[in-house]
Amino acid sequence: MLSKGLSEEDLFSFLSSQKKEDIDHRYILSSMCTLPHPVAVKAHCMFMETNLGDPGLFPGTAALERLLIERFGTLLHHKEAGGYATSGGTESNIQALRLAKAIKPVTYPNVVLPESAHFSFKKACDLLSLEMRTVPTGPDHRMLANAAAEVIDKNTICLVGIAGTTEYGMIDPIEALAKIAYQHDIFLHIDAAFGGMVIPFLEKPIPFDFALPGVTTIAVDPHKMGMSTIPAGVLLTREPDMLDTLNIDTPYLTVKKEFTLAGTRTGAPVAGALAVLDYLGTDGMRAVVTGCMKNTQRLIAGMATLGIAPAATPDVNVATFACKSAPPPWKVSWTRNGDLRIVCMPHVHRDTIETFLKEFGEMHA
Ligand code: 0PR
Repeated sequence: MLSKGLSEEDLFSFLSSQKKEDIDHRYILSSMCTLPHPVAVKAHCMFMETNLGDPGLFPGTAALERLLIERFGTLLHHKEAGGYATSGGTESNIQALRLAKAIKPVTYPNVVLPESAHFSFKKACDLLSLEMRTVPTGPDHRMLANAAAEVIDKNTICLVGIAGTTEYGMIDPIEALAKIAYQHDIFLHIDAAFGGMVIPFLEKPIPFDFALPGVTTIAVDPHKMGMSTIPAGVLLTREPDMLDTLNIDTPYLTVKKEFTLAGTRTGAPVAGALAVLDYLGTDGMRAVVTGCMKNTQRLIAGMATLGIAPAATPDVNVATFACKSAPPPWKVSWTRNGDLRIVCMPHVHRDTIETFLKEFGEMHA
């Protein structure tokens, strides 16, 4: 630490010089996060000091968390769903596997998931000492449900399906997975960290949620397509009290038990996430998703006229291309297979896509 503190002016001039080094969102085409909605920022600032880790001190904020879970439960066809606000998809996935492991105690537990699963599952399996049984995806980048059925055995504690994959924006055959899970009485976790705020608002929604009887838990991230402030994730459970299986004693807090992973938990992004849902409503969210999907289609069509083929026909707003380079200063990303990947988030406007296409065309002319 500095022995003598800085003046406020010097301090903030230092902070703003650091912030200037960050990439302007205008050029960020690689991110699954976006600029937070203004109502999320306003709500976040109102709840900065709140701590959901000791909810008895913040009953108003705790009620917002319950409301957020109820909103998501209703959106995902199960109003009575249990759950809580996490820090994002990684924590939700870790907690889902922790829950599955607690419910089915076997000596050598394994988890069956697609090769397209987000790397957070590697962290979860490492932390929880779970064997990861990776199932291939087909040419359409969707998990092969039959191959999943083949590797499931008596030690399988959880089957995982992805609704909106990180790299190719695909939805796994969740209906088929739900049938397998239901028949074998296996815990089915759906990672809809990205797709959970997209799929319900598509022109033709694809079944992926609690409407399918085999689905046990779902992860959705308001800090991705929900335009909340970071960190905002949600883990939902079909059984309202399912998470109580993870309870540990917290004798000196205002609540005597806790199932969360984090102890101290900010209520600010919870208020932010709820603010966006209630401000936009389903009509507003549908408009946002429709815009992002149109931009994705425009990008794919524009690249095709430049002779660049799409690497997949995505279900959600992630476009990938068989192509090895992109012009600076655009920040794109690359999949494990080496495909160019662009996520058409709400901050990626139509004119941004047109400018990118023009500069891409000039570079590849
Ligand atoms: N599940 C899926 C399907 C995801 O896509 C992600 C993250 C997670 C889980 C984990 O979520 P958290 O990162 O919130 O814990 N997907 C993005 C990715 O890894 C996250 C991201 C966002 C990365 C913005 C970069 C970035 O600039 O690509």
